[in-house]
Amino acid sequence: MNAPVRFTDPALPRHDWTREEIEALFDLPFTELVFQAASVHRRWFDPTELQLSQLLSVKTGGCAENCGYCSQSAFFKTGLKAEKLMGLDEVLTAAKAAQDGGAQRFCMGAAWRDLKDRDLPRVAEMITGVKALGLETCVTLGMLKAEQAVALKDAGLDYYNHNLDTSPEYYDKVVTTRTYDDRLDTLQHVRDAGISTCCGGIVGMGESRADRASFLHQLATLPAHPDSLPVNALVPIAGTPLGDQVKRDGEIDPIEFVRTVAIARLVCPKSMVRLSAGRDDMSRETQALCFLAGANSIFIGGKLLTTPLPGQDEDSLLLKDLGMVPMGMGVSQVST
Ligand code: SAM
Ligand code: DTB
Ligand code: SF4
Repeated sequence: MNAPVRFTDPALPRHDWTREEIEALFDLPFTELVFQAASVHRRWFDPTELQLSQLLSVKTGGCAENCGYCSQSAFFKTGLKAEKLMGLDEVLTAAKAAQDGGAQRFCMGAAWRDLKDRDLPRVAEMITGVKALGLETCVTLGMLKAEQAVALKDAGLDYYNHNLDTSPEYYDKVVTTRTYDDRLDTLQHVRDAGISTCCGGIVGMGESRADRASFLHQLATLPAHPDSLPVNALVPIAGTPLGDQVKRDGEIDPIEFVRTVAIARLVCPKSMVRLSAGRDDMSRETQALCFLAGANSIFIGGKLLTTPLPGQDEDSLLLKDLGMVPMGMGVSQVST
């Protein structure tokens, strides 16, 4: 018997995606895939608009996890100096500068395996202070307990970033000090507290296309699609297992990266798909293809947590040349 034909609107969010369907999207001709993704993108968003976020590492290095890509893991000799949790004034000064530079959301990252109760009041103060400036707030602090998520929400937290990073099948090639289920549990606590989720992963860690499909399948079948979905291209860090492996075996093909962005847009049609780490090494043309394929958010400000980004002048010129504007300032109409 033939497979049943679906007559549902392809722009409507679905939670019943199968891995096979997602693998079949990867097999589409590139132009067909990008056309489908661009069509879905403009059903929910103005395709000339980009959401602009800026990161600050408020606690750098010395992390107790062994994520094989990360400059901040205490397991690897990457030359990064570990630092203490930043003070409130320094954070607020950086947030104000980010806002003046055009950032709409300020994301504070800490190289922690999990949030310790003793650090919660200081992080809560940072969130409340950044929110008071009129910025959206986001933090990424490792694993959370349910009651900690509630406390962060009470402090004014809008988004919590916690990435699945890759497929469940490839996960133990990336990190062994925590499980996939640990990640899913924290995401559940974040949703239960009423905080929006920021959840994505990394492409180009030596994973297969089947892994990329399986990773996107995980995101597409979460109880709620991520509100923000960062797609990072691995920034190879010397001294980390995955950074060294990629330097030996070569980086991911930009066309395959764009395909991954396009499929993220198709399977999570209402998420902000963020072109995240690795943008500094991407050509303007690859970035433009990502925006065509449905990416509608970037990090700005010259630096991610420990690695570089394009500077403000370079990004302003890119947006000008592409005729793109910060989110909320577009002129075209969404067609729904
Ligand atoms: N410690 C917290 C955690 O792991 O959830 C927060 C910080 S961590 C640096 C945030 C995310 O950045 C990781 O989940 C990973 O997806 C991404 N990331 C870290 N290092 C990267 C690299 N070298 N290249 C690309 N993405 C990276
Ligand atoms: C995400 O997915 N990418 C951002 C944010 N969430 C926290 C972090 C990227 C970090 C890249 C490596 C670095 O700068 O250390
Ligand atoms: Fe620690 Fe996060 Fe880096 Fe993993 S990705 S080593 S948890 S800072």
